Amino acid sequence: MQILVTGGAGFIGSNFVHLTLAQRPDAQITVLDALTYAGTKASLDGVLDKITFVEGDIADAELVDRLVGEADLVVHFAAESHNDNSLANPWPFVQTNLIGTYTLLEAVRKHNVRYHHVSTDEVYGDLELDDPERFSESTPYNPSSPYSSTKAGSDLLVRAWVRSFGVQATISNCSNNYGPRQHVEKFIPRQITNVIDGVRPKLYGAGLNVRDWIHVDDHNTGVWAIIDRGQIGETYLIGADGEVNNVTVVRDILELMGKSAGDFDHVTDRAGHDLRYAIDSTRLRTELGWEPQYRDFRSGLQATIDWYKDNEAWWRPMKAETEAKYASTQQVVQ
Ligand code: NAD
Ligand code: TDX
Repeated sequence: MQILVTGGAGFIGSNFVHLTLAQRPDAQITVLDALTYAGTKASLDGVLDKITFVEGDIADAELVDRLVGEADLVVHFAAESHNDNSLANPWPFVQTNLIGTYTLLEAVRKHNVRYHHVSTDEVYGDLELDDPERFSESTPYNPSSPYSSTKAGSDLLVRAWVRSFGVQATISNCSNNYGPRQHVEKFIPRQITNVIDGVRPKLYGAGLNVRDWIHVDDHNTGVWAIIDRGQIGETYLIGADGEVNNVTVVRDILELMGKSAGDFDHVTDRAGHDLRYAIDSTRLRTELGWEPQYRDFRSGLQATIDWYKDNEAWWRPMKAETEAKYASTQQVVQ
């Protein structure tokens, strides 16, 4: 099977490539990735000789048409993915998440190729801390940020291309991922690498915001379950019952790294900061038989800490620039 993986040099896409090659020896993978600040070929170390790597933009219609024409399946991970960046400059989010997805959809429509669209639970907006309901496939879209609104728009394009043109597509909306090869701009790797550098972790606001953490490999086995057994035109939510608030995550990281649990700073809160995400993944579990393997967040976190300790060469080149960008917008408030 010829698989085109967009964004395969990023966090989740590169883990998808590693997992797929380990579990499906017959898979022939082409990665299409623009190698933006968020992508690095180093994330594909060890497998670059087993795949075809194409550096290019998902909004390049000619290139996309050729690569999709050679594929049996497209798995679309490529995106501008960071909320804070989308607040500073929304344009690349509109370009990549909307125009890029449109370009892929036109190509899969023309070549009649199976397409899986990777999206986020942020399309549903946020929940109150005490809301007994979690997000499900029928929750109305209500995105808050430029990032989540462009992801929501891209999901809606997929739904329209399914209904109007019969495109063979599925969609997944997953909660917050953690694990190896995540950019140090994101919450967990930022704090782990800060602690390694002797810098205090930075918590937005009071830190009571809740995220529903899932290990990246569980996300990717969910994606495969949907590709293998999902119904065309349908959406599946992927989540592993991992709700934790941010201050608890920071304290856990500090403790697991041998520091005092109170040794962190509160910094300027994110504008429009979503309060809580929580996923009900009953449909994926009951209809497609998927189950997460990483059920203990603290041991998954420990493994992730160990990965960053062992792979400083991977993250060091991006650390200083990332922190400089944050320093220009975030001040310690306590
Ligand atoms: P990431 O930022 O780590 O990686 C994105 C990759 O896409 C990078 O390699 C980048 O170079 C590439 N890319 C960006 N623009 C491109 C373009 N125009 N053309 C080609 N390649 C381009 O992101 P991630 O965290 O791995 O997220 C992957 C996907 O999963 C995204 O669609 C995101 O919305 C979704 N998602 C992420 C999470 C999460 O917790 N990180 C949760 C749910 C869904
Ligand atoms: O330094 C920080 N301090 C902090 O308190 C950073 C970077 C973040 N935070 C908070 C903000 C959020 O409440 O931690 C939480 C997680 O932040 P991010 O890692 O930026 O993730 P989030 O905004 O929740 O979005 C992530 O999950 C859904 C991914 O970046 C998205 O791509 C995905 O769609």
